[in-house]
Amino acid sequence: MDFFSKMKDAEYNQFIEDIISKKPLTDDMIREMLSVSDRAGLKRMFDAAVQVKEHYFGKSVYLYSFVYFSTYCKNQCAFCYYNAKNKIDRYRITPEELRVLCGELKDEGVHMIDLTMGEDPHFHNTPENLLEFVRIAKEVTGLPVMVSPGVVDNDFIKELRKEGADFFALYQETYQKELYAKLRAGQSFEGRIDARNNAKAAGICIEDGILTGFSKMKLSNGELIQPSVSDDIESAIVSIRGMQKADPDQVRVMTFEPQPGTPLAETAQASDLMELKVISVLRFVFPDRLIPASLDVAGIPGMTDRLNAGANAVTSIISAGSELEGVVNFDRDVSLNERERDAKSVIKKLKEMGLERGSQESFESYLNRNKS
Ligand code: SAM
Ligand code: MD0
Ligand code: SF4
Repeated sequence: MDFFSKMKDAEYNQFIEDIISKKPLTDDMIREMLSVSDRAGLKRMFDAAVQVKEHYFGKSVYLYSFVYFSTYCKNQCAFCYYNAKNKIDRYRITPEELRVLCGELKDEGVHMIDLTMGEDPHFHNTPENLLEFVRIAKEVTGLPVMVSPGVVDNDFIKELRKEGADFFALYQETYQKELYAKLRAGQSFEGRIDARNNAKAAGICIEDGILTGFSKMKLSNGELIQPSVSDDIESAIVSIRGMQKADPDQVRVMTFEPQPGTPLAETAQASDLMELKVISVLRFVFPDRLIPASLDVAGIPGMTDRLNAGANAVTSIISAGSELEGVVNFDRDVSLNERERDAKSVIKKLKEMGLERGSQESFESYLNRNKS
């Protein structure tokens, strides 16, 4: 509970030094950190994470533009709004629409374009359709491109690499197999890990991620997903260890947000506190890696908390007025011209926080260093 508050100043400074020199944490240490609940202890934990981040990245923050280009999906993830069974309006943009959009994005100040989709058969069954999107995004913006296509086979991954895809995002959500089976019902646990490893082997940077905030969540059949907060902590430990195996270039955690129309719709929303603590622990376990603050979970106010807990990238940036969606859309009920999740608003806030937009050059050299 008092992992940080009980430390003398010298011990606290030594802890930070140890982390910077990549001394590993034990499971017990992580468990204690995730149990911290006193104000002073939390402040010390977040401050330590910021010091570690600044050692490796200074005040630089990287910005990713989010292009959710198809919301069609064949899967039925229990947590996701775009799950195939949900009766919602869906869209798939055309190559021409992507071209126009990328033309608008290229001078906004983002470092990378994240092309994300549901597992839409239009792209899954015809890889060329996705390759064309990567080609357009790279050609029009001249920026690195992340793809978030879901699970694709190794040949497809090699094609993505040839086309110049820089980053492959695929979140395991959890490394607890039983929990995975409830969340990503009917989807292979190993197959998801393999796809990520294949991307790494092909020389593409990879991102992994986990969800938190499932304690007391009920499935529609009444089954409890994780009965208590301590389950959430144990789950995070297993998942952090799972993510370490593939040496990811970027790691994330997001708070589960109940979505209308899904099996987990009727459950109470967890606070963001566990996510913030996991962000700090991720910074301690992956000191020199990119860790995003997603605007999708809690917008710009939430971004501030996440950067102050150790994150150093801002994701899910969407141009002002754009009709595209996020994956959770904390601002789903807000009119398009009122949602403040554009690059300009982000950069303004960074300045107020004493942070800055990192240079494109430093971002690309990080990517090149990490591509095998
Ligand atoms: N369809 C692809 C896939 O699933 O890999 C690409 C989309 S992926 C980027 C969507 C991610 O958003 C999920 O992996 C999950 O981590 C996150 N997500 C989806 N629904 C969520 C929710 N209700 N609350 C929090 N995170 C969510
Ligand atoms: C985000 N909504 O960054 C996006 C998404 C996909 N690579 C990223 C989860 O929050
Ligand atoms: Fe489809 Fe991805 Fe949502 Fe799962 S998380 S339902 S695969 S869009």
